[in-house]
Parts: sequence; structure tokens; C-alpha cells
Amino acid sequence: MSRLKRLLVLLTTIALLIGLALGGGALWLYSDAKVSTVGSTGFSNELAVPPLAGSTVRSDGTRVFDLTMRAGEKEFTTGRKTPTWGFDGDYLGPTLRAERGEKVQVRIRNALGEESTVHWHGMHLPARMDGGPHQMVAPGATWAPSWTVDQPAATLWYHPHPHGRTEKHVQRGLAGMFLLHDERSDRLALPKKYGVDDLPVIVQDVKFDGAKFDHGHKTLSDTGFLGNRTMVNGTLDPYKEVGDELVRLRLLNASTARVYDFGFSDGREFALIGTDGGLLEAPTRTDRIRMSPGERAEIVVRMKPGGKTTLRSFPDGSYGDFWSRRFSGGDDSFDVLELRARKTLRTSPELPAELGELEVPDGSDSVRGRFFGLRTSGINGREMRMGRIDETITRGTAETWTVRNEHSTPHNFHVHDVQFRVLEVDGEKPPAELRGAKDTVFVPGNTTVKLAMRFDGQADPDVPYMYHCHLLYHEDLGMMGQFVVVEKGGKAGKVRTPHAHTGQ
Ligand SMILES: [Cu+2]
Repeated sequence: MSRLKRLLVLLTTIALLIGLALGGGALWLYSDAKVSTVGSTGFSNELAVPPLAGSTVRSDGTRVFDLTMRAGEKEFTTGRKTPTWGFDGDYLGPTLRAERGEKVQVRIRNALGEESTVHWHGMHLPARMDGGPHQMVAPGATWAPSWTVDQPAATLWYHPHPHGRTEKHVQRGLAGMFLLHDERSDRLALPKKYGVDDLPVIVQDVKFDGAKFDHGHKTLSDTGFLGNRTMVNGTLDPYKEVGDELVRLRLLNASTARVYDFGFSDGREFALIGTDGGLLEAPTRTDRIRMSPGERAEIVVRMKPGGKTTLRSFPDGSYGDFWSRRFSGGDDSFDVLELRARKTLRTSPELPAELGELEVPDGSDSVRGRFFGLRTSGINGREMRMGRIDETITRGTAETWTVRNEHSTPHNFHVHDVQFRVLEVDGEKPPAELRGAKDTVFVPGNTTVKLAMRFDGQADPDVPYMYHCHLLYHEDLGMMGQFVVVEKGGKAGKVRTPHAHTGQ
């Protein structure tokens, strides 16, 4: 063989080997990306139920809660102490409960070594009480926002919102539920014994490296952290014994990037009774509910005496191409929570045919539209800037927002202060699970949603609310924008660069 020929053979062989290695690597990454705990979960731990937060009522009627953000450690597995953060306890926080019309105040003490915030996700309240990145709480300081609850009964939640560090703060354990009830919900024959037939179900995916959390992002995953197992209310492999025929689960996806498609292992149907912003007008029967990070759903499941069923998250092939689906968790499945019914069950009344009243506008009185194009690099081509107001909205008006995911990476969209109605998904009427009041909506790759919302709170030209992708890695990267609500004819003020609140 000539020298040239030998060289060609050598180069071809090298190219082939590199090709094989790359192909093999891609194949390995592809198959390694899929996670399932279905059938391999022992359900050996009794589900923890976050305690109801204590409160005092001041002479003016204000209900006052106290919460302390602090570091701790928790034995998720016996004998292994994991460094964590929590509100009052080691991990997560107590469940706050208040009634519509009540004035509430929450005194947040920051006993962490770094500044953070607490945002009231889903709550309708003045911008300066919102707990976004403009209301930082310095280490050692106490921040005490107060507002009047003025929205229907709902399953809301609270979590930190420091700009650029939200993923870390939530992952370490800072999250809790905030339940609202009202006269109407009090009258309805729904399961409502907290921790008995009305269960908070805070779902998070986790990964451990020995005793410690492993918060690393997987290669090729562009949505953020994806764990290899799930826990509920901070309990790994959880089971819950139930003694009622009907059990209400208040599902909260408190994961930072993972989308779940919940159903039951035996395929049983359940009633969906509420979404982010409260009760639906009527229960709707289904066997699946898809939830992206930050979303809530209230479902009611019927148990048989002595029966068992498992809340499972199923693979969801309905979003993204096969590549992005695999690397954003769409092919994964989890056994999340086992429900074990006692041999004798208390009889539950049938679900009411009518539930809540939707207070979200239907788009017919929208005075203007806005467009939000989503890409991981930013919204409408811009990265979040703390000192820039992106949108100025007139108080008392309704608007229609069109949100388009402009590439194949999954995103979702959360708007502070308001609840919205999903008018359309890709031009079609939305599925039943999106027909209630929402504050967070999944926006799969190359999908467009239309949302109608009304801004009827206090005007404040100087303090913005946020809208953003609630996949926390994306949010931290700057997939977020700011809006102010002003009186008619008003202008956005000047947003001050925030100083951490240091009041005691
Ligand atoms: Cu996103």
C-alpha cells in the first residue's frame, strides 16, 4: 500500500472510532436519562403531614403568623443526616390557613446565613407584600407583610424568590402550603378534615449523594434539575392509611423542573375539583392530570374498604420531540404515594354537583393584548433586569396575554398577583384541567396559550410584580419580566435597586 493509502485507511478508522464513540456516548446518555421508580418503591414510611401553622388574632382582627427560615438537618433515610433548610422545622414549612375577608400578617424571620425572600404564590395582594426579588430579607432580619385575603378558597403555596437563586433555596427545602377557605367552600360537602381526608401532597423529585442532596443537572438536560426519585411532604417512599371513602388530595408540584402526569396505578378515575386558583364550577372526572412546576390541583379519589392504590406519575409523550422529551423527564415514571384504606371506612357524602364560582375574566372585556415569546435566553428576547419595568398595566382592566413557546424546550408561565383563565391552547378550547382559575400554565415546545386576567388590586407604579417561567433554573437564568399596575393614565415609576430589608 502506498503511504497515502495507509494514511487514508488510518484516518478513516479514526473517524469511524470517533463516530462510534460519539454515537455510543449519545446512546448511553439517552438510555441513562430515563428514570422509573414504578414497581420498585417499598412504601415503608408513613406520610408526614405538615402541621397547621399556629396564629394569633390581634384586636383589629388581623391573623398573625410567625415563620422562621432556618438551616437544619433531616433523616430522610434513617441514620443519614441531610443538611436542609426549612420554615420552623428542618424541611418544608407548616400549612397556613386563612379565610376570605380576613386580614393576615406573616412575620418572616430570616435565620439563614444569606438573604432570601418569601413569595405567596397564587395570592392576590399588593406588590410590596408579594415577596418577589424586590423584597429581600437580610440574614437576622424580620419582614412582616400584611394584606386582606380577597379571593376564593384555594390551595396556594409559599417559597423563596431571590433573583438568580430560587432553585437552590427551594431545593434545600423552603416551601409550604397556604390554604384559603371561604363561606362557600365551608358549606360544600367536600372532604375537609386536614391530614385525615384532606391531604396536602407536596411532590418533589430528589437525588441523594450519600446523605447529601445532589442538585447537579444531568448532561443534555436543558430544563434544570431532574431527580431520580420522588418524595411527598419530605417523606421518601410514603404511604398513607385512610379511613374515609372519599379522600381529597391537594397536589402541589413543588419540584424545580419536573413535569408530572399524575394518575393511579390501577387506572381508576378520580374527580378533579380544583386548580391553582380554587374550585372548579363542577367536578370533572378524569384519569390523568398533568402538572408543571408550581401548579396545584385538588382531586378526590374514592377508596374501597381494605383497598390500596398508588398515586403514580406516568410517562407523558404529549410534549416535545422524542429527544427533548427524554431529556426533560417526559419518559420518566414514579410511584409517588400509596393510599391504604382501612377495613371499615367512614361514609362520605357524594361530591356536590356545583362547586366554586370562577372569578377569572373570559376575555370578552379585555382592553388590550400583550405577547410574550418564551426562549430559555429570555422573554421577548430580553433577560430579566431588576431595574427595568417591562409592562405597565392600568388598574381595573382585563387583558389577554398570548404566550408562545418559540422553541422545543418545555417552559411554563406564571403571573404574580392574578389568576387567569386559559382561553386557548394552540387555537383550541383548553382541556378540562385548564378550565379553572390558573396562575401557572404549562407551555410545551412550540405551543401558544392565550390567557385572560384582570388587574383589580392596588396600583403601585414603583413596585413591580413578576411574570416568569416557573422552571426554576430558567427563572434563575433570567426568563422573567416585571410589570407594574398603575392608575388610569399613570406611568411606571422608578424601580429602586433593592436593598435587603433589615428591619427587626
Ligand atoms: Cu422555562
